Amino acid sequence: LKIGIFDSGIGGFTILSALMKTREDIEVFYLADTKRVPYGNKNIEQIRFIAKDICNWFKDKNLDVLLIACNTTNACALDILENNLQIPCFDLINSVSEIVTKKYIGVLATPATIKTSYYKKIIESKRENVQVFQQACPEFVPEIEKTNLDLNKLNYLSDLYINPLLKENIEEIILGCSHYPLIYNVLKSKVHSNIRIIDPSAALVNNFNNSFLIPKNYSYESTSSDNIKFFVTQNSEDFSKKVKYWLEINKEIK
Ligand code: DGN
Repeated sequence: LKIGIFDSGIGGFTILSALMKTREDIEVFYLADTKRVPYGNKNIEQIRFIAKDICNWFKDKNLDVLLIACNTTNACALDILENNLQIPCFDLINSVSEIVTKKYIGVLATPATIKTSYYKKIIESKRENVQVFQQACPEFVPEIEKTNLDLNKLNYLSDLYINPLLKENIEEIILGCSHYPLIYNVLKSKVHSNIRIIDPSAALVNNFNNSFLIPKNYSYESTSSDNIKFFVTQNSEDFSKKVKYWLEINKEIK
């Protein structure tokens, strides 16, 4: 199966890792739009333009499936991705909205995602008696994209963004930007253990695996890094360092 994954940068690594652990019958084209990262502070028209561009980039790759590893594009331009590529697209927001269980739910995401209220609309339309509280986190992605993480800054920002949600007595927090699970431990340390922090990538990969079934009686190990190709729109040396740091994969980047 040929699978496309894209994000503005390293956020899609959280989806890629979850995918690689579950099957090995795949070939992945991972596109990081490093030239235009971060997406989250752009306006909706800019993000919709970028989505068209991403579709054009993938056109000659003969993909079977697209995994939308970027919530910001998911929230602002899902229709563009689905209509342009004409292949099955699996997205984070619809996938995770099926697995939330509590009444008071918090969402951390980029300003662009929060502005659409897509998470809030989808979750509140699927279940009764549920209330979604949203918090935009404009500074997270630029910090997480740094080659040397500044833990003090990440701790400070985590308090800043999570405290308003804690005041609402939320019971679950959705990490509504694919970069955030990369700092899961920092975020987890800010909340009581009975608050569930949800990384949507598992729900997305599950949905994909349920639609593209792994043949029965076949025991899969995990995907070899030979089957993953990384592409960037600028500065590949920096990106290969990040691939090595986060995924422990040594690769030349095209
Ligand atoms: N990782 C992306 C997301 O899930 O929204 C976008 C990050 C960004 O570019 N701000």
